[in-house]
Amino acid sequence: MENLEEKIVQADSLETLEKVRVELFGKKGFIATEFAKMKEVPGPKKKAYAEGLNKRKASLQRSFDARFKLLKAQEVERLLKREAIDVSLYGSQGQKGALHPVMETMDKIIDYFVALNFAVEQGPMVEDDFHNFEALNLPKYHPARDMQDTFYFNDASLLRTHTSPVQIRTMMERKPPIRMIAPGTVFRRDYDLTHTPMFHQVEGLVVDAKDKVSFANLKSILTDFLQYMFGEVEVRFRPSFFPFTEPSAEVDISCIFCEGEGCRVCSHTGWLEVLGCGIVDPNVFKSVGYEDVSGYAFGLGVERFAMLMHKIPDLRSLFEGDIRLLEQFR
Ligand code: 2NL
Repeated sequence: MENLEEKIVQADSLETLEKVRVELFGKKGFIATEFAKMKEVPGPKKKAYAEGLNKRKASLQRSFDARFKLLKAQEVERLLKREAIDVSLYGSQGQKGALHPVMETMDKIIDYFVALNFAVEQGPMVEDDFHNFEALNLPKYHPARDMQDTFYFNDASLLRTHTSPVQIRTMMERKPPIRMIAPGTVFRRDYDLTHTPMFHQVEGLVVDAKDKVSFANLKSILTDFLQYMFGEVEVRFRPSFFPFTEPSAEVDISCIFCEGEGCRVCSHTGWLEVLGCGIVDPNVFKSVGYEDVSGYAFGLGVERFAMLMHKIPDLRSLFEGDIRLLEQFR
């Protein structure tokens, strides 16, 4: 009998103590077995026997509880020690995100025009023939439609090939004067060093009374804009053609890599083409129902700007999702 107390005190873990508990208090344990012997105890002695046994049980329970409390406390202590965190240690350096160079460039472009009171407008990427082509003086079967290879869903809908449909929608929803830019994602079937099927444009449009808009205004604002983007560069306007502007011009800056000396990037011309622009063709105004107004417009490819500003040799690398690219633009 005495070694029962001993067993409790000698249990050195909660697992061993649990075994002892079953041995003592379980269904077939010591206490239960002793109570079962009651029927063999002669009548007059039953009471004393039961009292003795109950005392014994209570005493064992006290010993057990004390041991359990101690072992449990030791267990908690052990766990706390094992799981302890030294809050004074340095953490590992978390990976920081960075703005994608295309978005960074886009933001810089937008900032310039917002400061000059241009509204920033948006429109759907899935467009229809009218807003993407027809209204821009590009009737069906016009050879200029070949200039941009279009992703068609069906005869009625397509992925916009430029952000010009946003200007068309804005003109149709509002009255002149209009002073807006349309930054956004556009799509063309093109894929090489300098073209990706998805890219970004910022187009600008100013429409006002005929005496308030001139090619001189356009020249002045674009020259200032390009010097804001690229620093002290020379800017030149070359006659060109777009179906939606007349007259039209392409805009070059002096090569930022060789300062006009001639290098591989500028194909030894000393100039880099960065913009297209012009005076809005009257046919465009006709299709949106505008009369007695004049306007200028321009368009640029954001990737090309980002490419030149960051000297990125292959445009496709911008969209491969390789984190090592972004790490270079922290
Ligand atoms: C380029 C040329 C250009 C426009 C875009 C435009 C829009 C309307 C009316 C007239 Cl609604 N023009 N946009 C005009 C000239 C050039 O972009 O080379 N973009 C990358």
